[in-house]
Amino acid sequence: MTGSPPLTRRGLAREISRIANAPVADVLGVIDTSPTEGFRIGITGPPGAGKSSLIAELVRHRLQRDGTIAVVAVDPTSPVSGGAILGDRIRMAELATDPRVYIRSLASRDSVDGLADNLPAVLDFLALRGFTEILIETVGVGQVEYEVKRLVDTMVLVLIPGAGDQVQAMKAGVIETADIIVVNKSDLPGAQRLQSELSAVLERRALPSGGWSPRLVVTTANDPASFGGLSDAIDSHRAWLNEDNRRAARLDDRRRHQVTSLIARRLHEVMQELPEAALGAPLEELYERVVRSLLV
Ligand SMILES: Nc1nc2c(ncn2[C@@H]2O[C@H](COP(=O)(O)OP(=O)(O)OP(=O)(O)O)[C@@H](O)[C@H]2O)c(=O)[nH]1
Ligand SMILES: [Mg+2]
Repeated sequence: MTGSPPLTRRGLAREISRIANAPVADVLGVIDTSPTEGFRIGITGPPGAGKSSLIAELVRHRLQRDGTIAVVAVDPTSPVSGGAILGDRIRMAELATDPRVYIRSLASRDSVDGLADNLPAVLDFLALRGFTEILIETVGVGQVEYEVKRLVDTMVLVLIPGAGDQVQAMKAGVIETADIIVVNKSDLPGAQRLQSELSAVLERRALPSGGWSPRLVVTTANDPASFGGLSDAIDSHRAWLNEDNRRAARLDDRRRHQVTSLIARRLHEVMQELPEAALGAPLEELYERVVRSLLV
């Protein structure tokens, strides 16, 4: 698929819709290789943390250099809206008309892990289409961060002052998944305190030698330049990943995870299709039948 002619926005939208809703067999037909190009940045955090606003500013900073950027927002409630969720914000709407930017939202309603079913394939597709950076916005609710972490190169966790979720996030170890932690809406009361709390958590943490020390970045929409600090932190993490084959190791892990999740989804499809009468068979027979069905 690499080297195929560029698609129009409408063509991209159509292809993504097709991939997002495809059964496993069709996904395998579309994504024939695992792209190593296309640097992926996950932006996650509680609802309303300012993730979309932050992405708009971040994209502006990153467009100051060469390259093209795709933004995928996984939206937990609304149906696929083709970017309307991000596009309704003025800054995002401006960005959406930039030919170097493509913005898309995906619904996650039916998926078990809170992500869109074929999100890994959609991200691969965008990378194969030549986007040099791919940003993924997800709402952090429990398991989502762990899933996203495996799909991206750099994971950014966005927290805000005064939200109870943060203490939960710290307790749940979600912070462990982040390469960069953002204290966003730092214009609000409590920002300083949140920053100190997070610094303390990060300092207490034992890092494996040669490990990445998560960066803490403070931002506010009132000061668009503050997002330059986030962009720099992403660059530092990217440079770190490129040392010592670290990124290659992550890509291997991503590949393993991708196959595992495709088989899990295929298994789900097979179980749905299994006639009720088959359930009466001895366990071993039933097991073998299901395993055989996976290959069809
Ligand atoms: N005070 C303050 N408000 C902000 C800041 N950034 C964003 N907001 C506001 O916070 C609200 C939510 O912003 P979004 O960017 O939609 O947040 P989000 O995390 O993408 O929200 P969901 O996708 O719904 O989870 C909006 O009303 C923004 O105007 C900030 O730095 N300070
Ligand atoms: Mg949003």
